[in-house]
Amino acid sequence: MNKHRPAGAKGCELPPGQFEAREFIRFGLGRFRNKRLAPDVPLSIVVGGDIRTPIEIGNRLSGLNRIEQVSDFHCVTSWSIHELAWSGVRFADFYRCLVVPEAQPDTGAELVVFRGRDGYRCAMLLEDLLADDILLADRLDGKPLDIAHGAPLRLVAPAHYGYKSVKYLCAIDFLTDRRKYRFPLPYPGLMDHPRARVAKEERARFLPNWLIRPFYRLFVPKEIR
Ligand SMILES: Nc1nc2c(c(=O)[nH]1)N[C@H]1C(S)=C(S)[C@@H](COP(=O)(O)O)O[C@H]1N2
Ligand SMILES: [Mo]
Repeated sequence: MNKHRPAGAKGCELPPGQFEAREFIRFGLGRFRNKRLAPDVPLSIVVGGDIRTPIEIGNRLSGLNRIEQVSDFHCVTSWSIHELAWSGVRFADFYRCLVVPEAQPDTGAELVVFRGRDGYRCAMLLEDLLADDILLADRLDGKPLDIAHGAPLRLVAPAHYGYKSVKYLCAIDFLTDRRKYRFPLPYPGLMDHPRARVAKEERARFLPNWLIRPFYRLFVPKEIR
């Protein structure tokens, strides 16, 4: 097994506008955060979008190189957690070893939409997803992911705000036309920055951070403040 710690993941320093939360709670937008989901569904991810052959991937992920990674997690509403111990496979390996040869995405299919069983979805740029610290994770703290944190499989994108790390993955679409993707209703697309890099404080589109920070802070649950 490969112990991996991404550069800049460690430390007590927090990115701009973040504070350290007391614990790692289940979190999400109102419409999704308390959806009841079956806890023990088998892993199944449908790869679709602008590709030649739709494929379904289940336990074949276990054929890829397993990674253990300790990384920090930053929610856009301003809470952070240091040093979560994830385990899973790199998105880049999933893409290069399974998606490219089998699904054969169109050239230019560079927007990747992740869908969760709870109906949530969020997109990232393929270019960002190929970074070493982006995982499809099935374990946290040495145990299989529980239903709070995204069982059976979630994305972990530590350098991007938490809303990009889609839980309960059931489908991944590769798109050439960005207009075919929309952040889930009723939430405005403004809330979804295309890159959402924490270090650059890309919390949302167009809106200035002096406005967003205090507004988002209202949504931080009392128990973690
Ligand atoms: N499927 C799904 N994924 C999701 C969410 C959600 O509500 N549903 N919330 C996002 C948000 S805003 C954050 S901060 C993280 C929270 O992860 P956690 O619930 O494991 O703390 O999950 C992200 N991924
Ligand atoms: Mo979040």
